[in-house]
Amino acid sequence: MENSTSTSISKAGSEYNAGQIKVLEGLEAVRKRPGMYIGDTANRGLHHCVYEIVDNAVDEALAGYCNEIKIIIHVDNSVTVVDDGRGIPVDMHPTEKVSAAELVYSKLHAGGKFNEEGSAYKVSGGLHGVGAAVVNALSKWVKIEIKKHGKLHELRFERGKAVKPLVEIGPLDKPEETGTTVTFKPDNEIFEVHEFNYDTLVNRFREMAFLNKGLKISIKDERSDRKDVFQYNGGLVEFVEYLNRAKTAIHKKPISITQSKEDYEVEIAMQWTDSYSEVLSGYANAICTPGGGTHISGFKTALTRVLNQYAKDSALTKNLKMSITGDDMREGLTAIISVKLPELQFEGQTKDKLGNSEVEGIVNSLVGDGLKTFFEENPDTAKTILRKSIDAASAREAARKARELTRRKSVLEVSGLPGKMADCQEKDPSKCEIYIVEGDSAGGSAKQGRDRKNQAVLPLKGKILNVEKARFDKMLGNNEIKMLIQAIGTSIGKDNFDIAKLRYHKIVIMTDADVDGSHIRTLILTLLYRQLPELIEQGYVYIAQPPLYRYKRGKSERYLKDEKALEAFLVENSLSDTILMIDGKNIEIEDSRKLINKYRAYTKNLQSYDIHFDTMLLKRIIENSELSNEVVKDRAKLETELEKLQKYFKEQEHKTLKKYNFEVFEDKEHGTNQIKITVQTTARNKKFKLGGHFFDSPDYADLVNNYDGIKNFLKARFEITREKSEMQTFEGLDAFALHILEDGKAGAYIQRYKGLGEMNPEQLWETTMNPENRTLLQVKIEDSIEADQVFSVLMGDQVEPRRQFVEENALNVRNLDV
Ligand code: 1YM
Repeated sequence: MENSTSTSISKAGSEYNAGQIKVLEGLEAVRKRPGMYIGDTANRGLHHCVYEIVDNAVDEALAGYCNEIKIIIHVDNSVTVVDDGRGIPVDMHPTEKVSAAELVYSKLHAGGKFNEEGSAYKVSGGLHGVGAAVVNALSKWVKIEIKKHGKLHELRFERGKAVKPLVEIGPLDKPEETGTTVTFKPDNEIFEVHEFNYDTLVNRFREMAFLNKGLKISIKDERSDRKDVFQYNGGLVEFVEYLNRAKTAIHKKPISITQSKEDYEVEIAMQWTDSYSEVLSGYANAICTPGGGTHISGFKTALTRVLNQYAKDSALTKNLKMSITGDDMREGLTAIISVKLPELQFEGQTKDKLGNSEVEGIVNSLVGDGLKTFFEENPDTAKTILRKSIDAASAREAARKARELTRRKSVLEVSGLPGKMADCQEKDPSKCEIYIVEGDSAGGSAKQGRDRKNQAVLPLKGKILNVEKARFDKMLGNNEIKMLIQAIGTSIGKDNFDIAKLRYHKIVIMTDADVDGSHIRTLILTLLYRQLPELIEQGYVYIAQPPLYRYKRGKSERYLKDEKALEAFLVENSLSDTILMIDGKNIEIEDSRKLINKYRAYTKNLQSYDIHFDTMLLKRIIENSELSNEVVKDRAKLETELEKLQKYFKEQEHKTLKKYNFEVFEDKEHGTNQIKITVQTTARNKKFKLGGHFFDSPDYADLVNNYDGIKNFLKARFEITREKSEMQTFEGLDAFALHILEDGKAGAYIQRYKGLGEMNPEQLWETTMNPENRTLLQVKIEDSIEADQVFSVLMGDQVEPRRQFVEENALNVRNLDV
């Protein structure tokens, strides 16, 4: 019964009118406590903003009015979301006297969803209709363009306040067109992270396209030239095939079950592979439910019931001594369970668990019937699946015996701990830490350097077994893994794992900052994630952060965690006890420090554009060009400016070894132009587009501000006098700043650590193990499907998906293996 529906985007519902919107709260609350509304103000929250806006467009698609959604990331990290739905309503609210669109973006709880009962407004996203207002509150600016009633309307906000109420811009070229375009720029004052990660967004939109069969979602990154289009007519079946692409499926097509009952829709796709892990992902109204809930438990119950019944009637289980558990049946299974329902209820601390109790029975009976029919109609596949479950049960039994054996053996041993390990004296696990160290030599230093009272050290030799490719019994035969499990104390496996026996509440992985180190770290994390996930979930696993630099001059010694810290220290160092004059005027040390900081901020800020843009070009544009949004709109002026740039870079070519090429493209839709730029170096070509609105963006303004703060000093004369030495003179801020950084290094020995082995026991203690100085990174699993993908693709045995993964993540890898 390879079931599938033709489309899941169905027409629905009543037309909206502005009176239905209810107004509750202002946006100040959101700016004061952003975390309450979007979780955090780091990476996750930043990306969440995009999802909120896209969710509104997806809702419009679910309602049957929108076919395509486009997302564009601009060079200044603002984002545009375009849909071809009905357009947000533009009529006036009867009592609030502002447009409906303004209300949607400025009042919490102003979503159509809060209409009277009977509304067909579905919710795809997390904030239940208040998303747009929250994003607006947390944005530096928002621009909304609505095509409706044959006209283009526009509305602008800055930090949540409407600076330009809804106005009609003019008639549309194609009056029948409708749709909404929202461009927003997350507020730098609120978010700690400002750069959108293309891959994060892509993963989410791919998932959304899978979950909304037929919906076309395209994404474009103007900071590079990357783009992707997602549209899956196969929906969840294609989703499962995608998730299993690095694995080997044991039956051909995923099993698909789709059914609706009253207001409830259930859609499931599943496929077994020869791997040992289980991937079960639930969605309720397209919202991910990592905490599981009633849809997941209904699914599990049905699967166990049907497969057990099938096993009982099958000849395959005749000589089987043990029973097959639900876990055995789900070994190697990848399944997506998506339900759509009218009234969502979430449970659990993080509200990520579906609570609607009626869903359990509905899913249970639908899956039960669907699977039974499937097994009857596909006996070969049914047998293959049953055989896999029997294998899993046998392996579990074998592992249990192996464990029993080791347990008996370990009782005979004096301590039951690995011989190479150095334990701590303290017995209270909440005070104890274990350092898992790469190699015997670093292990030796760690043993000598540690605090014996509460720090244990376990050196591991070389690379541990890759558990992604090995089953339980083989894994238990591996010496390094055995040691690790013995040391941790909890034992392993569903029947034996006991978190109460955990001997250390901090398990710290300490490996070198190189490729091997990161591989070993990944192997250890694979083991922990696959076999002892509770340790990660409960926050017991950490990664040590050895410093990257050591500064030593005479008797003074400093460890600095990264380049930024090193630089700040060098400037501080060089400026102390000096007298400084700029163009003959005395200047306070504090002011000179600020000036250098501004200069470094400017150069670093410029530099940060080099990944997606080009620093040299940006610098030239800021310092020597007339480019602006207005100029970009005017083709003749734009071409003159670009010719000047072209000429300049042509002259510089022998120095820069880069070829720049500028082309102008007409952007008819927005009545402006775009600059297409190619930068050619010997190593690679970079291409990007620059639109006029970049020059109006606050990020560009930031750069210009930075530049304004230093430009009067760029050609100034700096005279610096140090104790017991002659005055030195520098022409220009560049030379002065360079001197200060160099002078900060004078007479010092700056060491860049490559491996732990380069540190002696005292250094290792001081920098990495001493709780007073060290920084530990806590390991967290944010998204379990994503984690499964990373481990199965990276550590599995299919070559092509891995090659692709490494290629797509080349930039990130660069950051990992410094
Ligand atoms: C790029 C973001 O927000 N599209 C969008 C939003 C709405 C509608 C259409 C819409 C909904 C309804 C009626 C309705 C919203 N409207 C509201 C509210 N894209 C994007 N497209 N007409 C148009 O739900 O009845 C909130 S969102 F509240 F005004 F109805």
